[in-house]
Amino acid sequence: MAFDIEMIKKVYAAYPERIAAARATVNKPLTLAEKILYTHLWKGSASEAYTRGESYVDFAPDRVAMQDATAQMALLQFMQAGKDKVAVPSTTHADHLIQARLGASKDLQEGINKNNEVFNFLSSVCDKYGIGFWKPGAGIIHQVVLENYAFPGGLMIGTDSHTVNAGGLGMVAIGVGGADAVDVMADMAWELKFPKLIGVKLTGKLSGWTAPKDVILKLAGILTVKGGTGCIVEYFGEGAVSLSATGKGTICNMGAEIGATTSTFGYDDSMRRYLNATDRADVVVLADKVAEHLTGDTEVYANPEKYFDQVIEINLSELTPHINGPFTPDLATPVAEMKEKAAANGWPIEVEWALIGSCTNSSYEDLTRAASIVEDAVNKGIQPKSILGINPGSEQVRFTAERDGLIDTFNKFESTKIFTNACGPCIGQWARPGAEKQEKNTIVHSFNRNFAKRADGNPNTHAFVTSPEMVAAIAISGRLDFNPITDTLTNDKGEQVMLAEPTGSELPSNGFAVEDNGYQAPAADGSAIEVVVNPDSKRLQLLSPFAPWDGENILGAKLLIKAEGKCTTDHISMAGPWLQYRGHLDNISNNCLIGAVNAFGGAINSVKSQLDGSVDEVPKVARTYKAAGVLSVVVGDHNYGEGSSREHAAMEPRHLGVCAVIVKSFARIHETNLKKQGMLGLTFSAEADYNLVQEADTFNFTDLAAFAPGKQLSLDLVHADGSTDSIKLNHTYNTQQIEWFKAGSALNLIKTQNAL
Ligand code: MIC
Ligand code: SF4
Repeated sequence: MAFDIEMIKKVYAAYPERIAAARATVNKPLTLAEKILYTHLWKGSASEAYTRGESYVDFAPDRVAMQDATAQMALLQFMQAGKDKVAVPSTTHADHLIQARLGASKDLQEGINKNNEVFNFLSSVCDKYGIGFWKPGAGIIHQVVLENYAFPGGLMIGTDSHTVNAGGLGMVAIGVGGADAVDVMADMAWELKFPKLIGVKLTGKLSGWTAPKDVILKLAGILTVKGGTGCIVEYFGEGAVSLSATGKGTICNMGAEIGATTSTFGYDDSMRRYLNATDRADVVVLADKVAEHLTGDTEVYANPEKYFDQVIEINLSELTPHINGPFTPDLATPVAEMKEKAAANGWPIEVEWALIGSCTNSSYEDLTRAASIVEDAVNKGIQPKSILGINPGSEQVRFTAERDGLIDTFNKFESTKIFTNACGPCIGQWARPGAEKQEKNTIVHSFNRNFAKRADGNPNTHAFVTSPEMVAAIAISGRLDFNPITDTLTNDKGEQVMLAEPTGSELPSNGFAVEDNGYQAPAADGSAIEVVVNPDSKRLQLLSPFAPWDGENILGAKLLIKAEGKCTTDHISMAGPWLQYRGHLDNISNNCLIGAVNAFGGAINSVKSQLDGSVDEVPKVARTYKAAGVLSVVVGDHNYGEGSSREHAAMEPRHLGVCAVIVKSFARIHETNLKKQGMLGLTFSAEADYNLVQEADTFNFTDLAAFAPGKQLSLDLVHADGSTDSIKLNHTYNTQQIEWFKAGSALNLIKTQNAL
């Protein structure tokens, strides 16, 4: 039986009436994304049609998911909201903090020992406030959500950018910062700008070496890392129906890499099969009753150009395997072209590690397909040249894979490492031997992100993203440019042999099994539970409210850093070794912007203080400004804050006295995170004004008192020679968000509202 079935019943019971209301107001055939959004309005049934890409709308998500690295900050904020219990079903998943080093059993125990304080904190907060807790080793948040909580037509938010994975089961699932999760858990509306819609029509059928992953690798190449910003991607067509639910999950998962708000698929048989296999026949019965509402209207899919803002068609029968990277997930190369491209770019060909796992690709089907390649290689007498590392997505997948002999198959390669059911190398939780030497090298993996330093901390590691079956093939050949469709390998008899095409099972023929899934239900009455945070802790710190705006123009602010080029949340607040401080704002602030490239001179983590001309690390200079009572400003390039949902990337600069972040463009989640924390997140009205900003500038905001929706703000950049450039800044703040700025943060506002 499914968790929270009563909630699901209520959602479906409201569907017919709410869809009817939406039809009456929108007055045209509806996409699936619109159906889900219009049935989840905070105010109930629709009474007005919203403008995509413009209207801010209040929604009522059905559930919330959090992972250990972001839950700490989310829950520290929730604890301040003055509530006894969460308002909607919510869960926390311990998956990001366990390091991959020696292999599953040792690493898990080590992870528990090392993070005990944080796990205990999370477990007791969850217990107290009615939140389900998935213990370390239970699995990766998005795989666990897909297996247990996702349901067609639902709306959920999660404090992780890959929450979008649940689109594989036909949800609209959106990654957010912790402060957004607090809104929903505290029984308030959750606001989102009504997204634009991209329709992706999938025709044909996958075969051979091509996998669901290739759909999104290809799409990332077409749309780039920002092409999906502000959009929901809706997949449809016969090709969509032919994919498994977990394959759909993979595609939706990596929608985060094109900046999409989320991605989704209509309810179909693959979802029924998956729900049934994961013990949720009850959800199937309910969903079937409203099945017509859980997919886009026929007219929409017949004439997509009329109903979507953009339409892309991909023919699965013609799609070939891809490898994306290095350093960015949108640099797409068909496997057949890799030889030429790698040579031309000087990418190291030899591959030392090949990793399968992450929330993107760690399903049972993924493991069976990869295992079939390993089995074939073993049968043909081929030894692997790279080390194969595997992180199963959940304990249920791992247990079943072990029962069905898949783990044994992987272990037929002596060097294989089976790591914990956790994020591991995907988030830099990987003690890779020799990484500290910082040698130029290549790894391939089935994860979603491949930003510099992400997996092993080495800036010279060229990480490439591909499907699990291609990862297995590359592990065997040891070469980045290996094309299993055309290339041979030498076996132990000296013969030239080819790898057979992968085969797999969508679902285990004997059903899923698990002994201990790692779930801890919260106390029915948590009022007596005390959450203790040691004031001397290095890892947890209770939050103090940020100061409200004093009502005056901000004058005399200094430039902290003008960041040039790619500045992702990994550049702003690195993960890996810093994950340990995710619950301690002051300590984690020591990683603030240490990965960003200084536009003046190109150095990393080195900026000039305008107080005394000294050059120092970014957080140190920020702290000297703060100590001197001088506010500071961060300037950035395009798609600033791309990547993670971590609100630390907004809270750290806020904590260090940065008042405004001014960029050419923002990634969606980061922009909201800045607003929530009471910062000014602004964009240059003329992109070229970025070039006017000089290192020693003083920033004067001259009309903050007139801060209003849709009205530009004015900024004087006073240069060192006394000259001034007056420029205009755009913003997307609505009235409510301006109130957050005034109150010092959204949380400050909630607290005053709750006190009334
Ligand atoms: C990631 O994949 O970057 C993460 C780690 O899962 C993040 C969340 C985090 O920074 O904790 C995400 O994607 O939101
Ligand atoms: Fe974990 Fe990686 Fe997925 Fe983020 S992308 S949730 S770090 S497995």
